[in-house]
Amino acid sequence: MSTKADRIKRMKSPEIPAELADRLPPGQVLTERFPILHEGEVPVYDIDAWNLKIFGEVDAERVFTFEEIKSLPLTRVVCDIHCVTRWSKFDTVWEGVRFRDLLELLKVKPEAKHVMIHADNDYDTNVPLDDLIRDDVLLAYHYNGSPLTDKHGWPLRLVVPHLYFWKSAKWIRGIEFMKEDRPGFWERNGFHNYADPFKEMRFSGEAFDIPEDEWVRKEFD
Ligand SMILES: Nc1nc2c(c(=O)[nH]1)N[C@H]1C(S)=C(S)[C@@H](COP(=O)(O)O)O[C@H]1N2
Ligand SMILES: [Mo]
Repeated sequence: MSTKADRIKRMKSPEIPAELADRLPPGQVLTERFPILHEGEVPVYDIDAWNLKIFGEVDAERVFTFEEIKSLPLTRVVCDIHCVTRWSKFDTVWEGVRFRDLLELLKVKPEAKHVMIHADNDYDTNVPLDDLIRDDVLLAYHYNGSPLTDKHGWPLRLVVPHLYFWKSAKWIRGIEFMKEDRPGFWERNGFHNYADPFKEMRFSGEAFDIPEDEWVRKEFD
């Protein structure tokens, strides 16, 4: 028998050791799965035509090909990730280019304080620039030592471990530097502008009724 209540009970991990419990934000459930969550279709790319555009508050716009991205220094990050639909996954392994390393190649104007990450299909999300220059923020193209799978964001996704995972846009195509903040897709639709999982910054207004086991029914690998 598998009622909804049973499933929720199984998902809870009451006997996780204390040092791991500290890493689990409030209201989250630990999973070994890697759920697949996004709006719209998985984009299909001709990698030779793919590019990443840098624009906004920069002295000169830049366009990077995937080859150019891959020629930049590679950084490996092991981090925990936390989705607002209540799953967390520990010790995920990513490789790619540190956002900060890319920044060094750009002439970003001092007035730029906020960043809009533009992604396919019709997805965007805003992150303060200060949050993107941390050691563990990556433009990732490898997960667990292999190229990202299509569904997890191939060829390039953002990974911002310290914010809810909707900020970690898959299929990124543009990085826009901005003077003023502006909300992205989920931020315009009732989710929190900043999204710190340890402070449970899930919503901007009233809480939405997201079933606790919603993610369990989604695709995963
Ligand atoms: N382009 C794009 N990126 C996206 C999304 C999306 O709908 N489109 N969904 C976000 C959400 S809500 C989550 S939880 C994560 C899920 O990443 P995963 O499918 O690799 O687990 O991707 C984020 N990045
Ligand atoms: Mo999410």
